[in-house]
Amino acid sequence: MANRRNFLYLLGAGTTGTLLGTLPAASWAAPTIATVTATEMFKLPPLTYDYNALEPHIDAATMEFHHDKHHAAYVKNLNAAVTKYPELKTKTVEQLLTSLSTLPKDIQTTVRNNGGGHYNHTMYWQIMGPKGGGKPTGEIAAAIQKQFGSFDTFKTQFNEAGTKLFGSGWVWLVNQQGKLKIITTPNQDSPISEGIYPIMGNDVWEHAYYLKYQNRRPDYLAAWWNVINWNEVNNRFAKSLKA
Ligand code: MN3
Repeated sequence: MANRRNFLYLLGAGTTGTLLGTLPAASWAAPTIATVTATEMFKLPPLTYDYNALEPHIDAATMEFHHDKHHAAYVKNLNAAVTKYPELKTKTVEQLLTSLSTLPKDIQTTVRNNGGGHYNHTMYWQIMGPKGGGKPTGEIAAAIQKQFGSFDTFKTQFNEAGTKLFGSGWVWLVNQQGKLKIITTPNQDSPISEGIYPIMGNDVWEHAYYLKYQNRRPDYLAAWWNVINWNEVNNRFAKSLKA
């Protein structure tokens, strides 16, 4: 339900910050957006479903802020960084993230944070969808069964890792040299920068769940499985086997 309580503002990092009171929606802390003066290399991919398509598990207001403000800011900041270096204009975000140490020193951190933000969120929107959820299908179902014993065990371990991650970051199912593993990364660090292919990942930054779940990150982690697009997870699993 959209009301002023949904715009309670949390000051401080971590899952146990101090609740200070209500502020108007305009104070919602979106990342700073840099000014882009040249042609934009990277574009915000449109959502392929409505903001309210993942209700009741992820609310429309969260989807709108998350996609239109947060993801958009990562794209704008990434464009502002690479526009200074014409030689980078032909690179994909994957190429940038897998060669961070070779980039000009003054943009390495910006590309790591904002390129990571762009890549991670692009995946996030795609592995979710309306009429999602249920048990895994296809090849990934068998691979999860083989590695973790059961889907329920995998889900429990994934949610535990996401709950324990201090501060902002991501929890991932990755393919690391042919083996499925659950890992976490801080901030917007992407596993692909470490040569590890992310099959699926959940965003545990507070902006991903705070409007609906406030401090209850475990409730968000549990609800998220109801919106998983297993077809897309299978597509990514197939890509991970070729990567
Ligand atoms: Mn996010």
